[in-house]
Amino acid sequence: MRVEKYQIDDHNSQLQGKHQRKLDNLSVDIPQAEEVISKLAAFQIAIPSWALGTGGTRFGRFSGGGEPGSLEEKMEDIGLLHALNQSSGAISLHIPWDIPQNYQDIKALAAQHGLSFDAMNSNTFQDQAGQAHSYKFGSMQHVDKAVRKQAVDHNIEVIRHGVELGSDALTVWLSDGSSFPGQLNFRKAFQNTLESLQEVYAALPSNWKMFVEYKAFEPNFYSTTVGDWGQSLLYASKLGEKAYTLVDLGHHLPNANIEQIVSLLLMEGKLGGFHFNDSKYGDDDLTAGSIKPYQLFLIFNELVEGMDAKGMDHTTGLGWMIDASHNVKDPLEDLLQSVEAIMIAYAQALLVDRKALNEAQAQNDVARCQEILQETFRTDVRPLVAEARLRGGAALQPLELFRKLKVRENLIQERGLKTVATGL
Ligand code: AOS
Ligand code: ZN
Ligand code: ZN
Ligand code: ZN
Repeated sequence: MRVEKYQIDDHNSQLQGKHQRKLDNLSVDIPQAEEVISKLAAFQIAIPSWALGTGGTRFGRFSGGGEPGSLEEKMEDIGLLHALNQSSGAISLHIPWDIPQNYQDIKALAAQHGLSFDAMNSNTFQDQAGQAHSYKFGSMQHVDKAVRKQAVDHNIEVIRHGVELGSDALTVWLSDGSSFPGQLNFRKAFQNTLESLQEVYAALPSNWKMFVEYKAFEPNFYSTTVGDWGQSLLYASKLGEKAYTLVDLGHHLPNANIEQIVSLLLMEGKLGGFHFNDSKYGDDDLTAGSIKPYQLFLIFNELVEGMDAKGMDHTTGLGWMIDASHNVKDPLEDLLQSVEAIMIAYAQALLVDRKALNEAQAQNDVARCQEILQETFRTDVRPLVAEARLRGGAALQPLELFRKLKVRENLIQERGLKTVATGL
């Protein structure tokens, strides 16, 4: 299944008139519209290989059909997304779910779809068949050195796969922690984890980054050994300059001020990357921007402000990734919606009147500060995002075209109705 250029052109020419009218109206009040459009066009968000199939909960899973069964098919799906929006030009692999059989073939396929390889993800939260030691009581924190070594070796193997493919980052998310008080000596668990991470860090190529992802709870429900940004920052600081904190939006305790966390990590030069999603309760992994779009905007507002203050490139300065799971929606539709929501938040952040906000802050004009942010947040910037897509050869309305071309129906025909994608 491929989306052909003529199909995108047809779709765009039908929508062109209406789109142009909206863009013209909006641009009248936005002198920097051109600059914003080119920044949007450059911005790419990596798609995780595990988000292409229907997820599930511990209560069940309802297959959506036509899901990718191999790494090649996952790349094909991301190629489809990228053809539709030109903003999803990267894939984040998960080992062992996506072990490449032939690096050259996989690289050729990536090139064909215009994809690069984003951060590699290791897995020490599940036991794999034939594995010598169990991770039931943790991996890098484990009381048994042999288990820790197995986890370290696995991460080093993940780096090796990534090097072959041209990736330049390793994301380590550990499910390590404890479920009951007294189960764990916190200090020893931290020290074991640090030592294990140090061994992995020592195997990082010089141009690589290591992202230490934190999470407040689940699967352990009493303590998590990389439980919050403070702990992640502690590990990253002790590890060295190639280690950074990774923020997954769903990994905080309720009502955490994520935008402030982001701002301070960025200030310290320790913010490495993002897992975008949205949540109402916990690590819900819902579509980005579906529950708290204002929070997403406020996060991007801090990102743009902080990156500009440091002269960082918006596109390459941080690792941008989605980490989502889909129980009821078509995963590809959901991902198109997530990318769109991220682009909207980014566009709005670019439009914040920074100078006016600085002045209002200096004058303690609290009401004005709020007005400035909300003025931008309430501006419908979708024509700018659509224009960036149009110029890149993508679709003005990706989701609409996805449905019109019957992409899912075709994938079901090709791959079958009862499919199980490897992943969560
Ligand atoms: C787990 O909750 C984390 O969000 C991980 O980043 C991710 O979902 C996992 O590594 C997928 O394999
Ligand atoms: Zn994550
Ligand atoms: Zn998560
Ligand atoms: Zn999540």
